[in-house]
Amino acid sequence: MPVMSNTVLIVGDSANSRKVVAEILESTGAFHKKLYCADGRRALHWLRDHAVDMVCCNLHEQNRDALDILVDEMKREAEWADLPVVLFAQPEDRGLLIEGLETGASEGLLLDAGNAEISARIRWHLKNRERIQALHHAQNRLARMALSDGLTGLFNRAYFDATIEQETARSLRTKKPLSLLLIDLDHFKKINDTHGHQAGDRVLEEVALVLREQSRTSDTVCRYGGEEFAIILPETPRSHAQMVAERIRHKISTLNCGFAVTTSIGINCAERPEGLVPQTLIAGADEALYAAKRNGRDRCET
Ligand code: GH3
Ligand code: MG
Ligand code: MG
Ligand code: MG
Repeated sequence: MPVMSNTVLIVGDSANSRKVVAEILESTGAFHKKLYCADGRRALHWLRDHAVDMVCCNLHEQNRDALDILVDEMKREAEWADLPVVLFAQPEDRGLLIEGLETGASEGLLLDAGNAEISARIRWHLKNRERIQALHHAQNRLARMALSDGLTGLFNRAYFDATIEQETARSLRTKKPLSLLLIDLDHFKKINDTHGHQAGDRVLEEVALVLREQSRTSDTVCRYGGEEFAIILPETPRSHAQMVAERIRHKISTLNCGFAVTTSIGINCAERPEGLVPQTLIAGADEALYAAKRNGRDRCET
């Protein structure tokens, strides 16, 4: 279950107007933490830096511009679209509440509505937020699952395909080099045959760890196929890609699996990416990989 911070941001243009709202919210017992600010502009700043579950604004004619900022601007930002905004006003400013609701506020409450009603409504919005957060959480988990490999936790082939397209386009735009490593375990069939498929799986997991450790956060490490891996290295010249590949080859050859494991690595780099398409980058790395196999395995080729 995603955590709620149980924090409310109270917006009011005077200490008293904030206090009135704070006291009402106190009676709901719904919040652990209250933050305060004077206007919509400052509220947006607070929201950028703090986890907040609800915004409560005490409105009147003199600070009605808070409406435009809080409701209008906030709702345009995807990350705040689900954040409940509750407006409070004196009975004579009821029109502002209606205006606010029309603009996209979640709730409009008269300050004299009574604690029982206010509390019930506030709690409803918090529950609703919790439900929406849980949905987002589940959705993100599914999206991650669809793009990752079940055994190693690395990105899968589908993610590789999308990322290589994206990085190729970026490299064309920025004119920065783009490197690709294709990594294939040597005689892996024999490892399976000799030590069993489960031992083979453990090797794949160990190799995945090495690849993760040896790459940067800007690199994309994928399980390309059964015992093949790929690393996309943006803004990386050939010499650096060669260094990374050699480090990986060496680390894998010194893994302690109870038996020897080696890899062959094909390196390709688009140093000047004019006219680059993913297919040529991949084909080049594939050719280099075959050369590494041909030339005796446990080696890197460019
Ligand atoms: P080479 O050095 O030429 O690459 O030889 P190789 O034996 O590694 O190549 P080959 O493509 O003939 O065999 C790959 C083997 O990898 C065959 C397949 O059973 C095994 N393999 C593929 N996916 C998995 C997996 O998820 N787990 C395990 N344990 N083995 C796998
Ligand atoms: Mg093969
Ligand atoms: Mg192999
Ligand atoms: Mg293979």
